[in-house]
Amino acid sequence: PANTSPATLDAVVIGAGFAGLYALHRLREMGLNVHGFEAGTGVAGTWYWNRYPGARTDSASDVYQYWFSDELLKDWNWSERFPAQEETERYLNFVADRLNLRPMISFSQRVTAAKWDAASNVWVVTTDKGESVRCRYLLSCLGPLTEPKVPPFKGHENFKGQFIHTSRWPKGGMDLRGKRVGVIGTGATGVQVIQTIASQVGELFVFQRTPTYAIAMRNPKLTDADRAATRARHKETGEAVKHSLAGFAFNMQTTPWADTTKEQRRKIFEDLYADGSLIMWGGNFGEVLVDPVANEELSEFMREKMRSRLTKPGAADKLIPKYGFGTRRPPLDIGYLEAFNRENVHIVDLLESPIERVTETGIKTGNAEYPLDVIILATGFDAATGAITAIDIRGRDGVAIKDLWDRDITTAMGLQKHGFPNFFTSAAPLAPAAAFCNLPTCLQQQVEWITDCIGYVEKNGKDKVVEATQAFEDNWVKHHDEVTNATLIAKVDSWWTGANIAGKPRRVLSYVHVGNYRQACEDVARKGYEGFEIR
Ligand code: NA7
Repeated sequence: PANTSPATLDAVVIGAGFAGLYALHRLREMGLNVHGFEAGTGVAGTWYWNRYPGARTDSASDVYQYWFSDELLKDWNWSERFPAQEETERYLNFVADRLNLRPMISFSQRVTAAKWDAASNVWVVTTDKGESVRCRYLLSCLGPLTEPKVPPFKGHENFKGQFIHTSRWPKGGMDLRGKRVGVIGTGATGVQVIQTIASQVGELFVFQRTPTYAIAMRNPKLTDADRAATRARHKETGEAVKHSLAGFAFNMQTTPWADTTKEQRRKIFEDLYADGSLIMWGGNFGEVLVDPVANEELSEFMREKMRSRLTKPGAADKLIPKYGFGTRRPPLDIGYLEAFNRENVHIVDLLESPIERVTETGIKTGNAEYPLDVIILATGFDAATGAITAIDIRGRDGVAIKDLWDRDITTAMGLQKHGFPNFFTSAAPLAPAAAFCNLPTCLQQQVEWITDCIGYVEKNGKDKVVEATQAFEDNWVKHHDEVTNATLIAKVDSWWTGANIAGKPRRVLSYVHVGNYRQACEDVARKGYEGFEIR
């Protein structure tokens, strides 16, 4: 019956976003008895939770979708190149309805624990509603940016106004008109909030620690002709994303940096910049991600672009980053920098004087006090691991995944963890889906690999149990470190390296190169899931 979860299942899927919906669909198609749990009241994952003002994807809509169904493709019309939260949420609801996935999902139920019962080869999954189900396969479809990071600012519980993390924005919205608003954080989320509310609020105080690069987004409304052209290119686009650096329909420059002159490169930078998309990052020269000299040339180009948009005296000194472009996630923006030219927008430089505490009436830094009605935390997430470790997941011998990851963050291709049989992860560390990917591309690839693997185990396993070997995992970690530590990203603090969370072991969380990763996954599968022990 609808919305009740049976006592014993073939599989449980945690999360009903891009990955979870597809996993439910695939496993049901395979004839398995599968059920989903979702903490929210509706589907859409990231696009359910992140309804703060200005939330939208930095991935173009022609690659921000499912690839497996011509029907879905035919019947959905994106209105913009970069759709807003509301539209993407609507798209995922459309998919859930078309595929009739809703009856398979228990909403408003947060999975709190999962324990491997080795005697019967099942996972025992419990939720915050006290429900307990047994299943043979457990899939984490929790997304990489799910567990909010709320810094422990002293005194915040005494604040008399509203104090809210961007990923917990109320469904009905919030009236910010005329208010004194503080935004802490200037990552991709902060950029979108700030540029959107600047003209609505009374006074806006932006509490900035690290400045961010901003690429001016080009976001035209789409016409029927645009959509027809996208559909005509669909197969080709689908192939391109598979072999790309970062899951987009573009790839890095093929001409080596050294074979170009500075003038030629400048022309290429201008062309990439004019596209107004992440092609500036993922379609640039590969050298800029590994060579500091190449990176500095591109960084200077970007700084110049930013400088030309800032008119308020002193703003450029504070807002233009010194670190290398692309070593932290460069957001796309729509008038972010111009917002700082407004009279009512003030930049508070936390590098000069950090936040001391939150008072009853606002924020106190080392050298000033800012009275506020609303404090918005755009402070990010405990990425890739946080949502998984928030669940008490215990594998063989009662070992908790949190205890392992508190010491060292390792996985087998981000798909499994040794010691956790029949537990599969998407968007986990050491795969591109942890960060360096247009997420729908990577999540679908991972869900396809996982469900194919389950199909293989169902056919070939005696006990139908699969677990990555320690040796395979160790090899992958070594390879991952070799590839990612060669990049400039590894040297910079950001959520990409886990540096945003106190005490989190440092490692580049995401594998670099979607195409190479896919190839490696396919090789493993072709060799009968080599490196994965099937019992
Ligand atoms: P990010 O990119 O992690 O940005 C968080 C921002 O919050 C960043 O500017 C941080 O400064 C700032 N921050 C975090 N903690 C503090 C404290 N304690 N004090 C002051 N400032 C702080 O998260 P987003 O949500 O913007 O973006 C996440 C991803 O979502 C994004 O990369 C896209 O892939 C989509 P810091 O850099 O730590 O100095």
